[in-house]
Amino acid sequence: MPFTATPAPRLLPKPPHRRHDPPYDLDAGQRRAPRHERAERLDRIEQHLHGLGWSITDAVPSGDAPLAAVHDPDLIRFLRDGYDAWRRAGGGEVMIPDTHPSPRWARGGRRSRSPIAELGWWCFDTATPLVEGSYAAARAAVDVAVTAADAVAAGASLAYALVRPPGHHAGPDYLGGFCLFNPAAVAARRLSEGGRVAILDVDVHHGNGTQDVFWRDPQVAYVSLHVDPDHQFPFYSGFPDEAGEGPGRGTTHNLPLTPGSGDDAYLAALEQAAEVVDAFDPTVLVVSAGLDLAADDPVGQLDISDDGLEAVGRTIAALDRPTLVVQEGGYAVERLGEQVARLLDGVRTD
Ligand code: OKP
Ligand code: ZN
Repeated sequence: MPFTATPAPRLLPKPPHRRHDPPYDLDAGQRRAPRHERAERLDRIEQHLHGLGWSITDAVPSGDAPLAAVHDPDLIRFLRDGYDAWRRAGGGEVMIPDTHPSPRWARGGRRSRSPIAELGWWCFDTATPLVEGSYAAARAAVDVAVTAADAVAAGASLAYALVRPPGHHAGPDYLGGFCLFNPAAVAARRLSEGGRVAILDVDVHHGNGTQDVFWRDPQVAYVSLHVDPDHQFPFYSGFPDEAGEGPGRGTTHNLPLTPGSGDDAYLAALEQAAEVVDAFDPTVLVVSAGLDLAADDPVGQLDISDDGLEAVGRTIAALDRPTLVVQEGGYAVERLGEQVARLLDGVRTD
């Protein structure tokens, strides 16, 4: 393998996450452009952490098995092939569903051969468009999460998976809420081969997808703080009476908060969540880190200050478990790097 000591000019490949950057979505029926969940988010975080001297490593391809341990093979196949089928059928650049089968229809389990109808089967909202590179981007995010999970499994006390699109709204057999695959869930399922895993989800939204993945799994606890779903997406999930089922009964914990909670109320609830995590006694902690809990976020409603973010990090550190932090939401794009850094500063103990 030839190499030179001085960097030679080279063409950098487009980072895979940039291949999923739809020009618009539909938010409450209105066209939103640019989207909240856009490529600039990740680039800004990376630049900021790079400037602070964080060492950044590339992901290793994770193969099919970790993904298949979380998501239905038909969903994986749809995300791989569905967009191309849509284009071949004459569809345009941006694929957004317009027909969802109602669970109240007779013969509700019937699939369709029409590509747009198929998207309505798998995707539960209108804010998660697919474009040509969406599958490649979602797949790359899973590779990043698995690479970071393996670093923790190999003995690292802290790893951070810088991913987009986010994942916690994507379930075993559905996508939506800006999420295609669920990198944090893939990482947690993989880490659970080595013992119990607790997922602490601090994104302002309830992670319905992650909850559903581990609904019946006694090895993985899901603990979420989020705005009361009566007031916030995903609206139909995240209430305190959702606790898991079968062998997973009692390992799901939802702690909804009032909009506008602020630091004091939030940190008190986080203390409760931390006690639940500690009582589960996990071998590893996975944090679904949505920075949309921050005060400047255009979507979130929890109003947590920058000092509050660092305090959240310190509470996580006090749990004293090997920790994998996975990026979820966070849409104050110009502030996102700083917000992530404050959270991670609280988590790191070295
Ligand atoms: C993703 B993550 C409200 C529409 C909300 C989707 C929000 C997805 C958030 N009118 N659209 O949890 O940060
Ligand atoms: Zn969110």
